[in-house]
Amino acid sequence: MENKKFYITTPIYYPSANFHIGHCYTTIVCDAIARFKRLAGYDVFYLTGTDEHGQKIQKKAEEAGVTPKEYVDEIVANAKDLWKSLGISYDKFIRTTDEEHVECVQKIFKQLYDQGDIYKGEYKGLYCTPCESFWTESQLVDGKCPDCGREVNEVSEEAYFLKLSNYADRLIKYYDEHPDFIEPLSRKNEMINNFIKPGLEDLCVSRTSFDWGIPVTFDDKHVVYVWLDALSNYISALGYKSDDETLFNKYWPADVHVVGKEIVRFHVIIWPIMLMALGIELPKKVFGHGWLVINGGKISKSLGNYKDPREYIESYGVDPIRYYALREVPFGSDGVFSEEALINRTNADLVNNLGNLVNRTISMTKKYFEGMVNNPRVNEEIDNDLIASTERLFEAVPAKVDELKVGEALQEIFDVLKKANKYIDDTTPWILAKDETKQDRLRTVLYNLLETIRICSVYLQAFIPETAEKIFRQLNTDDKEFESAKIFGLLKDGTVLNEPEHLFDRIEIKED
Ligand code: ME8
Repeated sequence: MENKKFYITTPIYYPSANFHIGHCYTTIVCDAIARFKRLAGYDVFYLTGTDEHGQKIQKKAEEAGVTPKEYVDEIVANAKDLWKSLGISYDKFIRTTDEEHVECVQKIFKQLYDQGDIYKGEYKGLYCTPCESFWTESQLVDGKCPDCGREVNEVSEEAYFLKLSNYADRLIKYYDEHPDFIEPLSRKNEMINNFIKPGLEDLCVSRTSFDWGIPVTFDDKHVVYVWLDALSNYISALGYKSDDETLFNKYWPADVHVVGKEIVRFHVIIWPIMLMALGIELPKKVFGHGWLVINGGKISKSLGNYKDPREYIESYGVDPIRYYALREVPFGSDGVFSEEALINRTNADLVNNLGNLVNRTISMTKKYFEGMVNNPRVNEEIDNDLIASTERLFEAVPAKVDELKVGEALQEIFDVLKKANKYIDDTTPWILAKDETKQDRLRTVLYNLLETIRICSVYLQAFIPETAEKIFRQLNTDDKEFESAKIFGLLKDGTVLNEPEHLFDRIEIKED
């Protein structure tokens, strides 16, 4: 097989408190895409990590009476533990305090300075500390930060600047020539109209008023602006400018940076300009997804309107959480998170549709044929629709994943599962079982059901891996490779199914 690579990243998260379900959302979606591409034969690199520098962290650490490094170490350990419990299959977890990252950022800064893209000046302006963002007066909304609505402070200090203005024309040309670079499209127009057209001001890229950051090597009272530091993670993680650039040469440019909508502008303005200045290819795509909101407000650490995601995992199990995150909200739009919706989704799709189908089919095969699989091919017209729909997934599911429409990919699969449930109702195996002359027809019906379940489970490995594994165990098959989903009929005659294993419990909504 041709060696196809796929490099996908999440944003690196601020470790200012425990992570919430909004962070899990992005990380689960990227995980499903990464798993899917691996399944489809790609050599995948999935990167996530933590963005550990900046004034905000320094302040939090001071409040907690510990050093910034001690402060972040504890949170990072916790985050890794959370990702493990959600089955996140990252290939690397980068921390911006990693030595290799620090060195890489210092080299980038020096190169940009040496070639004149960074220069020294004086910064006077407005700064939002929680967002680590500089704003101009005209960008404020009611005098407050347009992203989080909080107070901004006037700051004035000697600083280094990145010449964004030099690159505005090249950037717009790049957007025009690469229509897939920013998705969804609405975010592109927003960038051009709100940020680029009014004129790109040079960006302040160093600070002197605090020291929890990467020192500028040639002027060490300055630390590198946290966004320049953070964005570099996507290449420092691959060893860019290190002694060993093998990973960088293999995986760069990124196939997709998945980011929340409020940080698209950093990824489609500052980041491409840094890369242009460094003479490196730009990422193929920046995808700005929406937020999970509760009662109209973004779920956020600082608003404190969230539960620890582990509580949800304990209450509902990991795959219902994964499934909900992937299925409920079209990727790109905002979506309301509610436990009620999670419960309804679980009951309707995982319990009624998938769980029921698997349980009925395995139990009937156990009951009627002691679990022995056999396909005498006594086919009827009604079988063709189910078989064709199952085979069609081989084109439909990868196409949806390539468009990052993971919810629609799942919908395709669950439509087939629904069809299989209906096929049971239509073929009435319990009636066939009573008729001695219909035993081969009964075997064929059960075979078609088992094979539909197997093929759907091949895809489900990317989305709800624990459940897919449980199903394969029951089917007692090793045919779980992607290519095996192309051919209806691989489940071998003579296979003896294992005992039915309960997949999901119906969740009752508790009345208060
Ligand atoms: O922005 N729903 O970090 P961050 C969906 N360190 N997504 C959400 C969300 C919600 N309720 N809340 C947060 C940063 N997110 C920087 C990134 S990348 C070089 C540096 C998403 O921890 C948010 O949209 O504040 C963002 O994409 C990500 O979590 C990290 O947010």
